Amino acid sequence: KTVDDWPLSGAAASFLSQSEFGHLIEGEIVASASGETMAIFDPATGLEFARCASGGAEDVDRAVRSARQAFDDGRWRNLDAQEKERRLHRLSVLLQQSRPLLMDLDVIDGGVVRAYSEFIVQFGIDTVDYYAGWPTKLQGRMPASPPDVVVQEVREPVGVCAVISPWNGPSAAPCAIVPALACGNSVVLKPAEQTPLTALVVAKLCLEAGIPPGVVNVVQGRGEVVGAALVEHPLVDAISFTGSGETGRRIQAAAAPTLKRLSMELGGKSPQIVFDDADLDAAATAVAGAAWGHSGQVCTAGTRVLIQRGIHDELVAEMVARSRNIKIGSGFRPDTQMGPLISQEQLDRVNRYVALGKAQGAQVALGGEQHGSTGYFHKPTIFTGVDNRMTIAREEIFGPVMSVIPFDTEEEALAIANDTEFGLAAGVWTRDLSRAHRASRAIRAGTVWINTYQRVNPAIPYGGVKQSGYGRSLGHESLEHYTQIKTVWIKIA
Ligand code: TXE
Repeated sequence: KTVDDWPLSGAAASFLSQSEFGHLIEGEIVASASGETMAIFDPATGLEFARCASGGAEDVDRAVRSARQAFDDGRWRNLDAQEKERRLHRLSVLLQQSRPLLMDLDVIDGGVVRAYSEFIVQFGIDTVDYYAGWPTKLQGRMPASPPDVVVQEVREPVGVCAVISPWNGPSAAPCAIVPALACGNSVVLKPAEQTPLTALVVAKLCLEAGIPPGVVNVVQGRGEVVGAALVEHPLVDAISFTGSGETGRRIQAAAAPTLKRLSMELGGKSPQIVFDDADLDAAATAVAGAAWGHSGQVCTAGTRVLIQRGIHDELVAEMVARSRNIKIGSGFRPDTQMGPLISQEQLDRVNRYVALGKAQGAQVALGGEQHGSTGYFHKPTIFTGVDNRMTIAREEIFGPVMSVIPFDTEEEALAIANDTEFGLAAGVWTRDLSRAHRASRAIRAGTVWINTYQRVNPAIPYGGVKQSGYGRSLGHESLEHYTQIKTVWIKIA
């Protein structure tokens, strides 16, 4: 198979007819100052299909200065709020028109299957729609003040915001800049090096929608070079990061000297607790789905499945039966249910964890090995007999690997659920209303889903606690990250 076999849409074929992709700075596509490039791979075949600029500190500096200038001269910030909304709504329409292109790009560098791509493209559009309505609704306050003064609390944008994205939702990730834009900020977006293309599409659509040049910039390249330079740059005011805890910790330390405001959306090891009074049919479908979605490369993947002993064997058998015939392959095949992992590195990582699980005594009820020898595929894998102290129950694997842990009592289940350094999400399956409330109170996580899982909505805050991060990336909450309060005192007597 070669890239020539791809059934590309016309828009994608034309987009990919360029063999080299650049940065986007001050409204122009530019190469790296050093001329350096990096390969972009198709994860379903391992083939390099294009090259992309690989930036350095000089490129970051240009992009940040462009964003700074755009912010300081007010070309976007000072635009009438209603006009900002009009242009953001236009962006949403342009994204809808670019759906075939975005969906193809999701497959070719992200390894995304069609159903997931439908979801993330739509989620990106919904996010733009939601935040497009905010510019006219941002408000300050007038607090009670002494009689001789008027005090205003004015809500202002923070300035230049860096957005550092992961690779696991290529067409949705660039839309994370929209809350920053809705608040009047300028942005420098650094996409993950594995999936650099959709950021260029979205940034170009921003220009087409009337968001002035310099307000949205994209710098491509390696995290430890481009990401690090952004984090250290004194003219960047805020960073919103989505990725691994390890990189998050590095960013927090590197941002300390310039005291940037940070929002961190990191990994998880989310528990799914299934009680014996649950709707087992619904639980079996959703629990398996939450482990296999995007081959497990989702931060809220429900990877620790806690099952009450009385229903343990039945539920495991049901999940094995439903998962055994999952169709693995390229996202271009319409019947594919599970695509590849993002890279050889990620496949090696999953293989390493699976070997560790076996070595530490967990039993393989399904899968347990990679799939085929072309591309980066791994079979859906269910481990049973897992103890929460095993490495596969403690560390984020980011692959299609589920660890099943039996429990007897509610108290024990909640203790196991909380016995983790992460706190991104949790699922609870029960028909007992009181138990559902007790569980949602007891679990330390940013989101608790009861009798459902992985529902997201741009209007509803999303993020983690503990080592899954801080700050919220959706809903009105994310406006807190992208605005700050200025207090103005006016003497009137
Ligand atoms: O993540 P990184 P990687 C987890 C998941 C996965 C693991 C490793 O467990 O297996 O992380 O993936 C940029 N300064 N998640 O290596 O390094 C990098 O270029 C500034 C969970 O891809 O965190 C990319 O744009 N930036 C997660 C982004 O950070 C740096 C999604 C994420 O890369 C940098 C992805 C640096 N020093 C991975 N180093 C989730 N929460 O959904 C790298 N980057």
